[in-house]
Amino acid sequence: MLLTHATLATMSPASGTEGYGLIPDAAVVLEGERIAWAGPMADLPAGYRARPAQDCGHRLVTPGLIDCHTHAVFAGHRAVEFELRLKGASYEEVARAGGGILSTVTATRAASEDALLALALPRVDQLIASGATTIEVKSGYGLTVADELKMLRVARRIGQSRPVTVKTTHLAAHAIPPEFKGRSTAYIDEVALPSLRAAHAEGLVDAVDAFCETIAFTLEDLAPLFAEARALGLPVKLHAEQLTDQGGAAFAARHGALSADHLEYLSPEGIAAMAAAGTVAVILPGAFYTLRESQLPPIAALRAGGVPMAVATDFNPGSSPLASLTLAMNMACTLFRLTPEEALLGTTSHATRALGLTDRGRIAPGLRADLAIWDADHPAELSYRLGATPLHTRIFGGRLDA
Ligand code: DI6
Ligand code: FE
Repeated sequence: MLLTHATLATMSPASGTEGYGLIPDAAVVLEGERIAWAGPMADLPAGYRARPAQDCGHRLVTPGLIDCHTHAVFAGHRAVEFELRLKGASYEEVARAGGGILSTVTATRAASEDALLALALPRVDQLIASGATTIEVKSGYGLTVADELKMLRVARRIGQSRPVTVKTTHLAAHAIPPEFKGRSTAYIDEVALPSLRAAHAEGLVDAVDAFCETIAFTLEDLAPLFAEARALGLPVKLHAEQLTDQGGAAFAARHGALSADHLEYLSPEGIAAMAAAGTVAVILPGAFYTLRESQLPPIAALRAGGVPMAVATDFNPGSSPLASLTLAMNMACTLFRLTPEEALLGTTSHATRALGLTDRGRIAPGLRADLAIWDADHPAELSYRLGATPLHTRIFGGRLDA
């Protein structure tokens, strides 16, 4: 396939002048699942010129977007909890009273694999409609060995049912279920570790995540889990410093984590550790917005420290019922003061790093041909629009998805 007359945001600064890597009148050659060539129309090699062309009409073409943090598999919803919070209850109070994550656990345990898949696909379709071509999906609402495996099987089946690439993350250490109340060590030993080993043996896990928080797990609880992940050759990531500073980001960085996510309460020590380890900061403005958080993540310090920032939806029924990556980008700009360029890097090349991928997220020869074609003429438009997604066409692995 040959795309002509594209306004190309390669996100590969080497081929352009800024972070967007903009090429105003560009062509892209796709061969099989890969990008064979990208550059100015005038430089298109003669050998490619005879191919049947798809004229982009100067529309913006970007890498397909990457949502590197979602909890898109779950049953039920938490609209009532939303209402309770608006009447004054805090997220922690709702969680401590047995609501919150645990109410989603009850609903998810009761649902079959087929039922969970049927619930997840429309959510994934909304993410695809906002430009996503790769999404990460976590477990973490099962909290038994069987139910964590069930969630991860559903996540894998999403990737077989839709053209998106799905990266799966084991998150059994998301909450302590009622039957283990006050016994977090026993939960790690009896559920988190065995479910990780079983899921890994079934080929269901691409990474291991956990929730480090006063209402969830301590670093002491998580040390054996991260050690096991690394023994299995799996990368780790961590929900860190979302509600309080637990030193989670520095702990994750010491374990070579791909990312530390949320980070509203991140300390200067955490930033330094992440910078040294190359750990990506995944910022999740949907959760900040939904919980009406007032503590901002330290964006300027992350920027100054050279920590790459990714932006994701955190799509989940409690703290972030947000199914649009472009709206997440808008929130990252308006609430956190990212530039639109940083927001787009955050859903393309930096998001790939948060998933440990090297074959996508930019437009360059050899990379996977996941592209988004937009009814837009400047990449800042993707962050600027509120609630409308100007997606025109998407290309998954070199195939046009009409
Ligand atoms: N932090 C979050 O924002 C999600 N998980 C987590 O550890 C929320 C999950 C939920 O409330 O259902
Ligand atoms: Fe999350």
